[in-house]
Amino acid sequence: ILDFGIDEALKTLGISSENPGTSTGVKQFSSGSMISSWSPVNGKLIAKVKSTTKADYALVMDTATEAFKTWRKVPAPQRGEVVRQFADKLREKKEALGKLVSFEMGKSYQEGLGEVQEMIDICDFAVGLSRQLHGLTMHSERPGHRMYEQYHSLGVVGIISAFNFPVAVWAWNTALAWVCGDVCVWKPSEKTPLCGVACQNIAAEVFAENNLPEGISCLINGDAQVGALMTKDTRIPLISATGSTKMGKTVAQEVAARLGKSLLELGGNNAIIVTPDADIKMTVIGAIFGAVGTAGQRCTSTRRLIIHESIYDKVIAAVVKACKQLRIGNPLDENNHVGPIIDADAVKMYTKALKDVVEEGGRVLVEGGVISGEGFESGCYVKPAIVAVEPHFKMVQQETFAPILYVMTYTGAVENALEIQNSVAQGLSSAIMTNNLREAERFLSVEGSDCGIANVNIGTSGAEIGGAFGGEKETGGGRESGSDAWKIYMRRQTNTINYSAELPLAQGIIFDM
Ligand code: UN1
Repeated sequence: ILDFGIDEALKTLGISSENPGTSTGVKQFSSGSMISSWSPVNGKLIAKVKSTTKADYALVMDTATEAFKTWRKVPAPQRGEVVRQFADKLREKKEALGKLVSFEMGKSYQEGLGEVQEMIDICDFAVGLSRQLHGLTMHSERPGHRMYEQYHSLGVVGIISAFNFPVAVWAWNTALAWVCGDVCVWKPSEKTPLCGVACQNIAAEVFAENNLPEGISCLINGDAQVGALMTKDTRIPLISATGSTKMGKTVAQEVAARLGKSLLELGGNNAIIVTPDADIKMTVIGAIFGAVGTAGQRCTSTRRLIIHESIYDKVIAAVVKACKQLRIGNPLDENNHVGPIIDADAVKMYTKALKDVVEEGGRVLVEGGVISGEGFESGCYVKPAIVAVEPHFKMVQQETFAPILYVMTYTGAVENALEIQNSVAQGLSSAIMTNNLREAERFLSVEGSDCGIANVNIGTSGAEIGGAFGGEKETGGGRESGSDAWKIYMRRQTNTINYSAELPLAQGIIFDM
C-alpha cells in the first residue's frame, strides 16, 4: 500500500509510536492503559495513546482550573489574537492534519482538508467575535439608575467529541470558548485519539509562544468512564457533547443532576424532499454527496429521500446510476469518492441494518456489501446501498451511521412529504429540492420542517460555520459554531447601578425606616 505521505504527516504533527495521553504539562503523570489507534484505511496500528486515569484527571482539572485564573484576565481581543495565531498554525499544518484525519478516521483526504478548513473558519469567526462579546443596556425604571448586562467567562468547558469529525467539532467549541475566556478539557473519541494529540500539540505550541499556560487546552483520553469523570464534575459548568442519542441521554442526565449546562449535538435522520419542480441534477449531487460523503457517517448525512410519485422513476434512475459510478477505496487516493467506515463494529451495524430493512419489506435498488480483496484488507470498506422503503419501517426511523440511503414516495401536496419527514425522533438537518416558491416557503414555515437546519436546493450536509449548528428533538437542542452560539460559553450578569443619592425600590415599593 502506498504511504501517501502519512509518515511525514505524523512527524509534522509530533506524533510518535507511543503518545502521552494526558496533556497539559502533567504528561509525566500519565499512567493509564494504552489505547491503540487502528487505521480503517489499511487495518494497521498507527500508534498508541495513554489513557487518562482518575489520578491523571485530578491533575488535569487542577491545571485547567489554575489556567482559567490567568486566561480570564487576558482581555478578550488579546485572546482573539492567540486564536488568530492558532489558525495560522492550522493553515501551516493543514495538509498534515487533513491527512491524519483521513488516515485515522477514513474520510476522503478532500474531506479531511475540508475539516481543517472548518477549524480555520471558526477561528477567524472567533477572532472577530472577541471584540463583540456584548450584552445590552436597558433603561432603568428608577431615576438616577443605570442598567446593563455583561458576559463573563464561564470556567472549564468539557468537550466530548465523536470520531466522525475528530478535529472540527473540537475547534467549533474551543475557538469560541477560548475567546470567551474559558479553558477546555477535551475527550476525543477513543477511535480517533491521534487527532486529539495532534490538535493538542498545535495548541500547546501557540500557548507556549505566548507565555500562556498550556492548561488553557487540556486533553484526556479514554472511554465513557473517563467522560463520566467530567459529566459528574461540579467544577465543569458546561459539557458540550457530540455523539449518539444514547450517549447524549446519559450525559444530559449526569450533567442535569448537578444542574450543570449541557450542549448536545446528537443523532440525525435527515431527509431531502424532492418535489415535482426539483432540479434533478442538483438533487442527485446533493443526495449522493449527502448519503456517501464521510461514508455516511456525518450527523447531517442524508438518510432519506422523500420523492414525489410523479418524478419518482426519473429521480431514482438518476440517483441509482450516480451511486453505481462511485469509486470506493483508499481515501488518501484522490481518485476515490468513498473511503472505509470506522471499524468492524460499524461494518456489523451496516450489514445488520441492510438485512433488517429487507426483512421489513425494503427493496434493494443498489446492492450493498462488504468489499474484500487487495486494498480492502481492513474489512471496513462497504458499498453504498439504496433501498426503497415505507416511511414507517423501524430501520428507517433510526440512524445507522453508514452509507445507506432509504428512498420513499409521497403523493399530493408538499405537506404530505413534510409529515413523513417530521415523523422521526431526530431533528437535525433537512432539505427540499424545488423551484416552486410556495413549496419552499411552506417547508421553511412554522408548519414546515421541524429540524434545526432546513435548506432549500442544497443537501442536508455540509453546513457552514457561520450559522448556529444543531437540532431539535432527540438531536439534543444544542447550538454550536456561528450566530450567537457563543453565549452558552459565558455567564450572563445583569447589573444595576444607582448613581443618585436616594434608594428608590423597584416596582414603586415604599420601605421607610
Ligand atoms: C457532524 O456530523 O457531527 O454539516 C458535523 C456538515 C458539517 C458538520 C457535520 N459541517 O456536514
